[in-house]
This record gives sequence, structure tokens and C-alpha cells, in this order.
Amino acid sequence: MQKIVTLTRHIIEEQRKHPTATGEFTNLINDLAFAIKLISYNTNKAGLLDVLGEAGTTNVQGEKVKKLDVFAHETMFRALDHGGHLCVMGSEEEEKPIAIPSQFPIGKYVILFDPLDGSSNIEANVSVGTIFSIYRRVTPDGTPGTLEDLLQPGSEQICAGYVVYGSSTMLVYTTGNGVHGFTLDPSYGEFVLSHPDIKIPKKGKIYSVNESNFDYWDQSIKNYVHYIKQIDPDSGRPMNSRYIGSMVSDFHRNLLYGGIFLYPASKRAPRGKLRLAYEANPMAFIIEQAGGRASDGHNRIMDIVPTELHQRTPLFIGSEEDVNMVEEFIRGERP
Ligand code: AHM
Ligand code: MG
Repeated sequence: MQKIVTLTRHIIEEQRKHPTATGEFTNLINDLAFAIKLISYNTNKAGLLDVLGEAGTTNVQGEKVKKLDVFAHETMFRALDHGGHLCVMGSEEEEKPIAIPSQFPIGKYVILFDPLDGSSNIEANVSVGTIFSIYRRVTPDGTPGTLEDLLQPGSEQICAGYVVYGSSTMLVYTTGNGVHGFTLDPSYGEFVLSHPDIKIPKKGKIYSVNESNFDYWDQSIKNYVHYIKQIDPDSGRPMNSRYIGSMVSDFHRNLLYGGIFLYPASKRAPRGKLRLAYEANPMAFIIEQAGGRASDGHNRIMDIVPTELHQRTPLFIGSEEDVNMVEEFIRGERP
């Protein structure tokens, strides 16, 4: 019989390499996987369940919230609040740190998540995703976690991952030992290892950017995007444009095929659009583990020390040589 590696087995085998592991982390991931299966199930039959449409509220970023965002947020919270593994949570859908309810034990880990990224696409049946990021707490054990636990630089992450709710549901994660992808087998409800040790090509063919922002960009970004569209077969140009508008899906495709995803700062969004803690850091951990790079144009994303929970950042992420090149444009080393 062929060996089937489930997510649980993979995590257990990874944890065995750490002599001090207690199994607590494995249990945390199992709780998370349960939440993800529920979100996947409901995303797949969203239209049938009549959960589509505006929930009638706006999130902390001032954007309209779809009902499925609320469902995904609550599902994550409810699956993770009682296990005793976490001391605090942060969600893109919640302005403040989320405390562990007082009736439950307090643990040593911290989680941040974007429960349903790209949800403006959901009514058109376009893939959306969930992104998560796990840290060890920095405040004393046994006490409720605080904002300090949530404001750690990405380099302190011990686990990061995302889920794409696409033609199949895939979970991709890293604990700092490579990047591994699992596909949800809907017949028996298990995540099965389908993409072990994913590596991104050093140089890609694809660029992903919302080009409608062109006139709002700095000249250096305009120059870069103009350059990669010029015809020069020797240097692999023009690059090929692919933009879904769901970061998880754009990122996932580029991770497998090679390329760059960029969301620069602009006159419209002076600090960029994407959030450091919920989107940039987890994807940065994954891309570095896959051999790529993530930058804000000047600095490594994971070196940024956050000062606000919902802080935004410009983001350039993908194949190493492609990220290097856009940085050269930004530094003015290329005309
Ligand atoms: P969201 O978290 O509110 O869904 O917003 C993030 C999404 C990303 O998935 C995507 O990359 C980006 O917003 C698209 O933005 P734009 O519509 O400006 O191109
Ligand atoms: Mg998002």
C-alpha cells in the first residue's frame, strides 16, 4: 500500500526532531486544520448556504465585510479559543488583540490570521484563502497575552501557512524546515501530502500586479514594470502578466511556477495595501523557505519590527532574481 502522509503525521514527524516538543504545537495545528476544513466546506457551498452578500458592517480597514469573512473569522476563533495552546490571537477582521476567554487555560503560542483573504472575489467563484502565522509568546507564561506578543518581527515566526480554496483545497505550510503542500481529500476529510519540499525557481516568467495603479506609482516602479514588458528574448522578456486579485492564489501560482507578486506603495496607498502581520510576514516566511525573497523595496519583510497590529507594507515577493531586480530599480541603480 502506498504511504499516505497526512498533515497530522507530517507535523508529528517534524516535532519529533525537536527533543523538547510536548505535542502542544501538534494539537494547535490540529485545531487549526479543523477550522480550515469547516471554512473550506462552507466556501465550497457558499451559494447554496445563502451566506453570500454583504454582512452590512465594515472591517477595521474600512472595507465592506462579506458574510463569509465573518463566518471564517468566527470559525477560526471558536476552533482555537479553548485548546489551551494560545495566549492571544490577532485577526485581520478584528481591530484589537483577541483574548482567550477566561474559562479556558492560557498557552504559550500566539496566532495571527487573515480568515478569508481575497473575499471581494467570492461572489464570482474565484479562489480565496486563509493565511496564518504562529509565534512563541514573549510575555510571561500563564498570564493573558498582550499586543506585545502580536507585534513581533516576522523572523520570530515558528510556523506560517496558507490555504487556497480553489479547484481543490490546499494547505501550504512551513515550520522553518522547507515548504510542504497538502491537498484536502474531500472523501475522507484529510489533508494529504501532495507537494513535498516546494522550491520556487530562482527566476520566473510571471509578474502579478494591479496595473490600474500605474499612474499612482513612483517613477521607479513604473520603470520596472515598463522594463519587464519590453521585448528581449535573451533576458526572458516580456514577462507574462497574471493577476487574480486574491493574494493567496496569485502567490500560490507564482510559488509553483516562479515569478514576482508586487503591491507597491502608491499615491493612493502611501504605505501599500497589504498587512504586514496577516499577509506579508507569513508569505515571506514561506517564500524564503522555498528559496525566494520578500522585500518592502528596501528591507527584508521579516526584519521589520511592527508598531501597529494592522500595519500595512509595500510588498515585493517571489523568485530571488526578480525581487533583486525590482529593488535595483527602487534604489535607482537601473534607469
Ligand atoms: P482583503 O484581505 O481585504 O481580501 O484584501 C487583500 C487582497 C489580496 O488578496 C489581494 O492581493 C489584494 O487585496 C488585491 O488588491 P487590489 O484589488 O487593490 O488589486
Ligand atoms: Mg487579506
